[in-house]
Order: sequence, then C-alpha cells, then structure tokens
Amino acid sequence: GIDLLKGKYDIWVNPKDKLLTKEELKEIAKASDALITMLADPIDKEVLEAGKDRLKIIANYAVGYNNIDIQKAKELGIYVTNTPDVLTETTADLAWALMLAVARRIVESDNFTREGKFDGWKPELFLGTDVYGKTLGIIGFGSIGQAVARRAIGFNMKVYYYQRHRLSSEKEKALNATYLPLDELLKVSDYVSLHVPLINETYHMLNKEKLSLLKKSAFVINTARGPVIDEQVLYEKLKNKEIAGAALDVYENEPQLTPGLKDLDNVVLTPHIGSASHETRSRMAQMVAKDIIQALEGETPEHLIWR
Ligand code: 8YV
Repeated sequence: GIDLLKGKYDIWVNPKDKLLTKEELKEIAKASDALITMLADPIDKEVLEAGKDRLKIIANYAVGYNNIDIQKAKELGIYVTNTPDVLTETTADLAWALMLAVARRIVESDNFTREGKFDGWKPELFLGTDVYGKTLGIIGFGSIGQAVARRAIGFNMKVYYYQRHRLSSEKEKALNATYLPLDELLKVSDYVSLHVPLINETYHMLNKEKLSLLKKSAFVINTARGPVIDEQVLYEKLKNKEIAGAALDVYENEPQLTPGLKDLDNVVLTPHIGSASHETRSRMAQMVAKDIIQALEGETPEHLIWR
C-alpha cells in the first residue's frame, strides 16, 4: 500500500509503534492531506477540526469505523473510507477457528502437550464439545455473518440469524439460515457468533439480561467489537460456569482485558487479528492507498462510507 503512494506524496509513518496522543493526532491532522487510520486512532471532533483546512481524506484501515466521528467529517467535507469486502472471508475464518478452538479445547491441549504433560492416551483427556450438527446463532448478518453461515453448511449446523432487517426467503434458503428475534436466538443456540458494527444500538447488546438467556452449554464468539458485550458480566458468567465458554478476538477496553478473564480455562483469547492474514492485509493496504490517490486527485474515493 505504501509503495503505491511512495514517490507521489511525502509519507510520514508513525515510527514509535505506539498510539499517538490526542495532541499528536491533532498536529498530524493539521499537517496532512490524507490520513491512514486504524481502529485505535480516535478521530474525534477535535482532531477533525484541527485538520479541516487541509485534510481531504481519512482512509480507515478497517471495515469498522467506530473510531471516527463520521458526522463531523462529513460536515467538514473530509472523505472517510473503509475497507469493505476484502476482509470478509478472513474474518469469518477466524470466527470459525475460534469456535472450533474453544469447543475442542485446542489451546489448553496445545499448552498441555508443550508442557510435556502428555504421558499417554486417556479416554477422558480434554473432552470437548461437538460443533458438527449443532445450532449456530449469528448476530449481525451482513457480509461477515453470512460468510460464517456459509461455512456452517459443511458442518451440518442449524443456523439462525438476527439483525434489524430480514433477508429475502431466497437469500435465507441459499444460506441455510432462519431469522429469529434476538431473545429466541440466544435461547436456542449452542454457539453464538457476533458480527454487528459498534453503533449506539449495539453497545452492550449482550448485557446481563441477554447473556442470561443463553444455555449453560453455550459458547460465545466475538470477532466484531468488544463493547457489544458487557465483558464484566460475560466474565462472571464464564467464571461461574453459567455459560460453557467464550472465544474473543476483541475486548471492551482494548487492549485491556477484564481482570481475571485471562485466568479462565474456558476462554480462548486472540489480540484482534480478525483480518490479519498476509493476503487480506495487503488487499486492505492497496485499497486504502487507491482511495487516497483518488481523493487527492480530485475524484470521489471508491470506498467512501456515505456514498
Ligand atoms: C482492522 C477490524 O484491521 O476491519 C476491522 O473493522 O477490526 C480489523 O480488520 C483493525 O480494526 C485495525 O484498524
């Protein structure tokens, strides 16, 4: 991605490999025509105001853009773009990897084997839970949720989905998925996978009341955004074995984890790597660079959020 921009523009890359402070972000916004931002860069009103005289585009290196005050950017005439589609399958793969890992206790077993504790086959060593033939509830049925559903066909799963808008019955049929209201979905699912964006309506979508609807044998998988689950309540339910397990790639206060979460053995935790494959990150980088070139050459960038 950077290679596409090199030679055309002066490029400044944050050399510190750590997050910029608000003041630093404001300074850079003020001195730049384009910004490439990550989820962890909060582009709020103040940063946008600082950049309003020069900044033409903020190209978010992510499909989600809850880190940016979109309304304000629009008001100031600053384009905001994201990276849709190119990370759909990779993120769905991770949701599946996490689901299988937590169900079959892969991480625990791996640690056990590495630690030299494997001293022979035992009939009850690391008994897990089947995935094949179970019920999968998908919350948020956009492209990533649908890609997760497609994989479930090979696992002979019963798939339910919940989102604001129901799909056509042809689409439901093609994906082998049936709509259920959220409460119903939570009550019947063996695995619940989240694929909603973080917006006001999805903040703590799985709160105490909703998490209490889950079966004791249920697993929760989150590759969407941490704040869609009340992480403290989730932690307590996992600790008290009121739900069977969770596999999380995102956290409510990233990169901080709820105290105690990492000490539970019924969780699998990854550090926000949903789109982290060589192929996908390269596609995202090129997309971001191309959108910047379009914006700086006076065109409307292809992946403008409010197009
Ligand atoms: C990003 C993501 O890589 O696309 C998203 O929304 O969460 C990831 O793919 C990450 O957010 C860094 O911006």
